[in-house]
Amino acid sequence: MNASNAEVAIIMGSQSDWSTMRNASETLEELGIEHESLIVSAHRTPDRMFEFAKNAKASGFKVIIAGAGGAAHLPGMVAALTPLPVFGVPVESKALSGQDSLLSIVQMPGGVPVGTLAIGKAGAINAALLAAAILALGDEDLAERLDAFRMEQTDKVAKHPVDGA
Ligand code: RP5
Repeated sequence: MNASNAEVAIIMGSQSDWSTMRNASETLEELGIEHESLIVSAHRTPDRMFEFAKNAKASGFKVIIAGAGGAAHLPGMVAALTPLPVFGVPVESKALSGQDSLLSIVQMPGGVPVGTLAIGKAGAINAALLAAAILALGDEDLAERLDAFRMEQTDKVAKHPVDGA
């Protein structure tokens, strides 16, 4: 088992990705889903990446969320090494505003899928919600919490816009 008995692994290429990826962590937290956040870089720690991806399933993870920026090879490389579903979050890079991250992650060759989300915060939140939806297929309590999350989100939307909100 992994250190925290977690079902979801959130991995990212650098400490600098955490300000984006923490949104995935907070969303999973809100839904009561055990998860573990790790820095795993395809380029700077390739052995750590290989070790993580090869053992991810056996260590109890069910879904992997992988965030990276720039030449964002992490989600694709991890997807190549594990049978688990991998969601890729393109982190907004300084040089190209995340366009580079997005294109690096989304254009996988047929046969090795990465479910690619939007650039940045929205992508991190939605990766967590997709992970939750997968886990909810086999967990009735979680399915109810996910329904409640969505209902609450709907209830928060005012019918009419107001000035200064
Ligand atoms: C990628 O390079 C990381 O995912 C990060 O988004 C980007 C820049 O990393 P740092 O130079 O900020 O560590 O591997």
